[in-house]
Amino acid sequence: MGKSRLALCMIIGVISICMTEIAGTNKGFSISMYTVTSKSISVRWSRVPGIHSVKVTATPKTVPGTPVFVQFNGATIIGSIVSLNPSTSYTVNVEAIDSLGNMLASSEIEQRTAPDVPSIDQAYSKQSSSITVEWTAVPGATGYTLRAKDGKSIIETTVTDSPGTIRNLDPATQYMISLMSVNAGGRSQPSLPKKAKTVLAAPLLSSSSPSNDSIVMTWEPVYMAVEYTLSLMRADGVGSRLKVNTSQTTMTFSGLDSGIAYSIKANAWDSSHTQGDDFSVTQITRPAVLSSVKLTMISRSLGVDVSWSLVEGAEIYTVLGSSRLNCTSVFSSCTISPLECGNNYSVIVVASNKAGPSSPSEPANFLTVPCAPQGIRIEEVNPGNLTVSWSTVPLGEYYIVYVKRDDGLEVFCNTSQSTCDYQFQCGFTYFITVFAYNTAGQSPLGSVLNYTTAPCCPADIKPAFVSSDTLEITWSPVRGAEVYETRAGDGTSVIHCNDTATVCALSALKCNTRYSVIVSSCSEIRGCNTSCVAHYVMTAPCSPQIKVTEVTPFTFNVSWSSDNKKANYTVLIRGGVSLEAESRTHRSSGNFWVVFSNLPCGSTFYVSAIATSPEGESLPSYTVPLETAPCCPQNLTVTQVTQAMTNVSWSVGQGAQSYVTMLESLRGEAKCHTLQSHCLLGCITCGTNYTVSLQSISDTGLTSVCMYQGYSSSACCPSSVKLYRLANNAIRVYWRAIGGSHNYTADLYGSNANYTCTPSPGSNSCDISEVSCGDVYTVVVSPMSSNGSKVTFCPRKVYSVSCSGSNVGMVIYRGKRSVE
Ligand SMILES: *[C@@H]1O[C@H](CO)[C@@H](O)[C@H](O)[C@H]1NC(C)=O
Ligand SMILES: *[C@@H]1O[C@H](CO)[C@@H](O)[C@H](O)[C@H]1NC(C)=O
Ligand SMILES: *[C@@H]1O[C@H](CO)[C@@H](O)[C@H](O)[C@H]1NC(C)=O
Ligand SMILES: *[C@@H]1O[C@H](CO)[C@@H](O)[C@H](O)[C@H]1NC(C)=O
Ligand SMILES: *[C@@H]1O[C@H](CO)[C@@H](O)[C@H](O)[C@H]1NC(C)=O
Ligand SMILES: *[C@@H]1O[C@H](CO)[C@@H](O)[C@H](O)[C@H]1NC(C)=O
Ligand SMILES: *[C@@H]1O[C@H](CO)[C@@H](O)[C@H](O)[C@H]1NC(C)=O
Ligand SMILES: *[C@@H]1O[C@H](CO)[C@@H](O)[C@H](O)[C@H]1NC(C)=O
Ligand SMILES: *[C@@H]1O[C@H](CO)[C@@H](O)[C@H](O)[C@H]1NC(C)=O
Ligand SMILES: *[C@@H]1O[C@H](CO)[C@@H](O)[C@H](O)[C@H]1NC(C)=O
Ligand SMILES: *[C@@H]1O[C@H](CO)[C@@H](O)[C@H](O)[C@H]1NC(C)=O
Ligand SMILES: CC(=O)N[C@H]1CO[C@H](CO)[C@@H](O)[C@@H]1O
Repeated sequence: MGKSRLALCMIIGVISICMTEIAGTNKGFSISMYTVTSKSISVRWSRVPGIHSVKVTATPKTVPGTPVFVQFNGATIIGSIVSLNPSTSYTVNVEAIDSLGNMLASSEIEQRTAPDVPSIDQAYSKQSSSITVEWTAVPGATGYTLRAKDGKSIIETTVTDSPGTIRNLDPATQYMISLMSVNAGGRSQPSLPKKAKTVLAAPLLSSSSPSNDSIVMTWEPVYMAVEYTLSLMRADGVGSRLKVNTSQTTMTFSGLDSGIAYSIKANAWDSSHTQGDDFSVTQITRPAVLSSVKLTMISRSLGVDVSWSLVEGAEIYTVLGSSRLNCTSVFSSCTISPLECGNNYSVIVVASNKAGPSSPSEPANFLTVPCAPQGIRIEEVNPGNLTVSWSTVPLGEYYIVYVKRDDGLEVFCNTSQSTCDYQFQCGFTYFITVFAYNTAGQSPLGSVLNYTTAPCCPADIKPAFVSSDTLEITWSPVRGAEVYETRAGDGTSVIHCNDTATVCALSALKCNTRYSVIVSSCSEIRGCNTSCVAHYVMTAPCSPQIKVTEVTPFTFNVSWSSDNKKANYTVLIRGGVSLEAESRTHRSSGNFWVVFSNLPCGSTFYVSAIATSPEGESLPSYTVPLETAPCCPQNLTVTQVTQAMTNVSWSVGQGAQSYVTMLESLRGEAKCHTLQSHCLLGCITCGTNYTVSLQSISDTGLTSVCMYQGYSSSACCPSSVKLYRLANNAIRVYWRAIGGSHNYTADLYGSNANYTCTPSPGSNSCDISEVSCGDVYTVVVSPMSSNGSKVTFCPRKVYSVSCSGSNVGMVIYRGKRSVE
């Protein structure tokens, strides 16, 4: 209570104020320390009502001495007491006095004076941010405040002893340095200032190693620097230090060892040859180029092992391959994968450290196997001749095409081209693979192409005619065929037949035509084999068209037209039902007619022809009827019925329907037309030679004229036959002869007796003796024919011969009697 209190002691900015506030004895009057120096103390007080003046007294506490006082007027609130001893404790009493000189209030505090003002011996800069100050110690000082001042700022720092260093200064700057001593009471006045300049700042080095044997240093220009010194040395101490001066702000050290850490120290010099701060960096050079890079194939999927020999100063090794393949390692190998086919990989290895990567190693090449060829195509150039083609692949040196047949046979073709020719056999399925090769080996398996060749052409084709217009073709089954297609063409039309069977019947073929028959085999995949050869088949000749012409009634010419000159023709002539025996066959080769002679009369034949060639037989031609003239009756008999009438009869003539019989003579002719086989002919003249003919006429009008033996009509009957009675019962027969000279016979037929007389030749009467009378006699005088027969039809006359006694009385003509 009522005691002084040390409140706070603080350092603000560059001025340090220690204030002690001491409570006054009177309420409301307070005093506090304002400033202290080595020779003065300033206090501050509060106003009190009625104050007129203030008396401040300082009394040394420890050392006896005279108090010092100073009086101030009442308006003043701060007052100083000077001429005190340094570093001495004083009791400072402040009394407020009114106008009457009465003390209104008082208060006192204790205060020590600051030590004595020190003086700077020297101030110098060793580092760019500090200045070191040296001085002689001042008694009673517990510390010293160093103050550096340039145009802009003041920096203070408190140290306990000399030398002291002021830090945080700007480099290469002129400072006014002053020094104050400090004790618990406060600090002294600043010493006499001394100029000091900070040294240059260190160049802030940036280092890099652009190559395996160089280091490049760069730095910003240092303020006030005129020159720089850099020194370089291996960090491991090997070798010597290299020192260089430059006024530039960059420096390149070359010819260095690779992968080695170097420490570089630099400082700047100002114009007065004062060395600036040092700055050190350590920089490693880039690693050396890697040599002896070796590539070892592990496998295509696992990749390639890349190995190298280690180099100094490398931290990591990076393998860079083409196609963005890479790997890194801190050891002497690593593996790059996955590898692609068909690549010529180029691999470089780079060693890196903090400076950066080394130059790449000599590229090492690594060839992978080619990729599997793609786009395999098969083209059928000629039937059976196939060309396999594919697209070449990069880095493929040559290709091997394996062609495996489905029965296991395998062939291959080795080429550097992109095509291969093969002779494929029909009806097989081939599996084709193409591999590409290079020095790294064989490409992986690509696509397997399969190709099924067209089915084989049927062999053993046997065409055979089953009839003249139907061809049956058989063949043996072949490999690969699913369906057989048979085509028969004659140039204008084509007949098709598709079947799975190995037989085909082509019907309704044209006669005498050359057909090309192609039997091709078909499969679903390849269609029909177009290379099957044609077989030529000639059809049988066409059936001939025949024509029959009559040469003679019993000789006929059978001709025909034909378009096949090489054929043999068989002409068949066949009789009617009853004439089987008359069938005849003629063969003809080359000729287009045959002659049938001596055919029987009165017959109808049927003629047909067949053409025969090695290809076969034609259909028979249409049948043409052939009719011979009717036969002449074999026998013909002419019988005189009366003197003027003959009965002509004849045997039946084969084939005749009607007959015309004709007897002709110079004197005329007699004729009859009849269906019968006889007729009566009148108007016959006796004693005439007739020719006898007969026409045998068939119902179709064919006529045979038949000649017969001539016929002589009988001698003429005499006329005027008369009987005369002669003596002696004799009777004379008298007649008149007509034509020629004949022998006659006279016959008398009576109921009792018959008489005949024959006159002497040339005579025209004869006598009959001893004729019995009383009878009626029929008298006939008949000429005798040369063969001795007598004409029977001469007229008969009846005479009655009466008796006269026993003698012939009278002869009386009684009339004629017709012939029975
Ligand atoms: C570099 O310069 C400094 C100061 O100017 C001098 O002391 C030193 O000998 C020089 N060194 C070389 C190698 O020139
Ligand atoms: C350093 O690199 C250069 C190319 O940049 C090269 O020619 C030389 O061989 C390398 N030196 C060493 C030791 O690797
Ligand atoms: C290195 O390989 C990785 C994949 O393995 C790839 O992503 C990267 O881009 C590659 N780097 C270079 C530089 O090729
Ligand atoms: C791979 O590339 C290297 C460098 O380009 C070359 O020398 C080599 O002949 C190439 N190999 C093949 C197989 O092309
Ligand atoms: C297939 O082609 C080859 C070459 O082109 C040729 O020599 C051969 O005669 C041909 N064979 C056939 C059946 O066409
Ligand atoms: C042949 O190839 C085709 C496709 O190209 C495929 O559908 C068929 O199954 C293959 N045949 C055989 C026997 O491999
Ligand atoms: C027979 O088959 C072939 C192919 O299979 C076809 O082109 C042709 O039209 C067929 N012919 C007939 C008459 O069906
Ligand atoms: C035709 O007949 C002749 C003689 O008989 C014979 O030599 C020839 O082979 C026959 N020709 C035909 C095509 O039958
Ligand atoms: C024809 O006359 C001969 C003898 O004169 C006889 O043998 C034959 O039977 C007669 N023929 C007919 C058909 O009358
Ligand atoms: C008639 O009869 C005599 C004797 O018989 C004979 O010699 C003579 O030739 C006959 N005359 C005729 C014409 O027949
Ligand atoms: C006379 O002739 C006829 C006929 O020839 C005969 O019938 C008759 O008996 C004959 N008379 C006598 C008496 O012979
Ligand atoms: C009248 C006539 O000519 N008569 C003859 C008939 O034929 C015979 C025999 O040939 C002759 O002798 C006839 O003279």
